[in-house]
Amino acid sequence: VGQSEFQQSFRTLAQRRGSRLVLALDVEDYGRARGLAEACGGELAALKVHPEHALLWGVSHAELVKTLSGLAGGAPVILDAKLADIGESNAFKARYYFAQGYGAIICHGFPGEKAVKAVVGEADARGRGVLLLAAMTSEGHLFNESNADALVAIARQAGAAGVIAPGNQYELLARIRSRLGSDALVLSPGIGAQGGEAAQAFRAGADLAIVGRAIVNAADPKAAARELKEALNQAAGGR
Ligand code: NUP
Repeated sequence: VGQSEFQQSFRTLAQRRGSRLVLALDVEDYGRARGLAEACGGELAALKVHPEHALLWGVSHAELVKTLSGLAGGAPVILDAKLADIGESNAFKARYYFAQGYGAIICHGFPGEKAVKAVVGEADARGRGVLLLAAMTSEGHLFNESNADALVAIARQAGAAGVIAPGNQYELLARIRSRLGSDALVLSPGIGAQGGEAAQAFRAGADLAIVGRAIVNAADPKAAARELKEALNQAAGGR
């Protein structure tokens, strides 16, 4: 029940913000990250950071979430933790990160259903979300149709709010979406710098796009974010 409530509230929030764009704040300088959150915030559904950003930027996780979300007009911050541990360890990491204010956490499914359920349990207790990596965008990855199917089954059985699926591999993305059903959230990185196209990724079943370099390295990040936001809204059509 917890994760379906998160699905609903995340969709409603994205709708209210008028955006299907998640900005990956992949910059090494905290001042730059803050500038990007502030400039692009109005164009975004959410922000995404890695756990290492707190170390790199020299701020606590709690401070990072509060500051960046505040600058971006209250956008939730998704943590790209890629948790891949046994249930007990996954649970303590998730508990810690959720307590810092992260709205959702990304985890791997290959440690198995029980390990994912441990993260979902922590998320459900706090109204937060879990997104499972069904496949990756990286060149030469070891995901294929058969293990992506197994990972989608784990996402469903563990009750995750949704998955991360590659926005640069349309057939695999479409397969993941069809096996996952329409309620679950599908967030797709890989658009822009990794060769994916928004229209094709959304046709294949993405709900939201996770984009870093195409925005953060643009001469005018705010304009790039706005253009992309509009392209994504158009690609999503009435969905
Ligand atoms: O399969 C994945 N591919 C991927 O690029 C899973 C991810 N979480 N990501 C992340 O999305 C990656 O770590 C980066 O933060 C972002 C994509 O950035 P860019 O290629 O748009 O710059």
